[in-house]
Formats: sequence, structure tokens, C-alpha cells
Amino acid sequence: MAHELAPLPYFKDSLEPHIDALTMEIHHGRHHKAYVDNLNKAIAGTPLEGLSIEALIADISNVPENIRGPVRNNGGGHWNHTFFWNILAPNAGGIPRGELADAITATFGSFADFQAKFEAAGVGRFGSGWAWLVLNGGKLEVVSTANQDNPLMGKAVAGVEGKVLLGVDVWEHAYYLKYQNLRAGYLKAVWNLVNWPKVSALYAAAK
Ligand code: MN3
Repeated sequence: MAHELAPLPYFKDSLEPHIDALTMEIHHGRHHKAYVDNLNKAIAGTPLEGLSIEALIADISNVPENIRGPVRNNGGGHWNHTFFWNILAPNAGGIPRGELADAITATFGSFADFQAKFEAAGVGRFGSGWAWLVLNGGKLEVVSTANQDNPLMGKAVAGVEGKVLLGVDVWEHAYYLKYQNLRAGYLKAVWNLVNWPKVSALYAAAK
């Protein structure tokens, strides 16, 4: 079955003023849609059509070489954006609670130290990519990937690994209309949108 672009789980203007409606419209309706369309095109007529998006990108090295690049870029793009839309929410943000909060403090020193490390990972990613919070071998880590790579792809492909708890798109298309070149300002604003109950649920499931 072909992969599909799911509707946003909220209205395109629901993340205002932190992420503007036009950015959401273009980012979801054009960028994410293009990843889905190009992924479907790349795997059309191959046995890979039967795989879930997770199974497909977790095993990139077994994708035939002639379509591996497009599957990696567009399959990664599809998974990453689907995850991103769903880890954000209107009227969210604040601070995590419970076991996740304890783990963040134990690992990074404080929630503020974690935020600084995450923002640095996003700002420090030269060009396009993503910043992530992952659980790797039972330990929280802040990492980043290039382009549409992600930790599901594994260390050999993406350079990082672990179960994804939080991810933020730092491609210019994610913020340029409102923040222009100020990626750091966008990353700070995104804290107002993080759905911590959801991140906590992912943490509980990943442990
Ligand atoms: Mn994007």
C-alpha cells in the first residue's frame, strides 16, 4: 500500500505565534507531501511497497542500491515529519514531569542544561538536519543528524542510534519565513510547543 500524508493533528494556525500558519501549510502540504510522493515513486513495483515506514528506514542498507538514496532521503523525510507534527501541540511546552524529568536532571544536570544542549545540537548542525533526544542503551542522549537521516536508521547509516523521544526539524524551510536566519530563535520558540506527556509516554515505552 502506498504511503500517505496524514492530515496535521491540529489546525495549521494552531502553533502560532511560535510557528506561523504559512510555514505549517508549506512545510506539511508541500515539503512533507513531496517526501511521501517521492518515496512512493521510488519503491513502486518493488517488494518494499509492503513494508511499514519504520521497517523500511530501519533497514536502509538492505534497500537495493539503485533506489537506496531516494528511499533514505524521502523515507526519512516522511518518518521524521510525521513524528515532528505529533510531538508538537498547541498550548503545550512547560516542563516534563515524573520519571522523564528525573532522568533528564540525572543525565544533563537540569532541564535548562538539557535545553541548552538540545539547542546547541540544532544550531550546530551545519546545513539541513534534525536535533534529537534519544534513549540509547538505557541512557538519554542529545544527538543530531544530517538531511533526513534519523536515529532509527542506526549508527552505520545515520551516525547515531537510539529510540527517538523528541525531534526538531532544523531545515531552513522549518523556520525561515518567520525567523529568517535565526535558527536559535526558532529552537527557543519550539519549547513552547513540545508535548511533554507524549515524550514521557515514549520514554516509558522505550525504557
Ligand atoms: Mn522539514
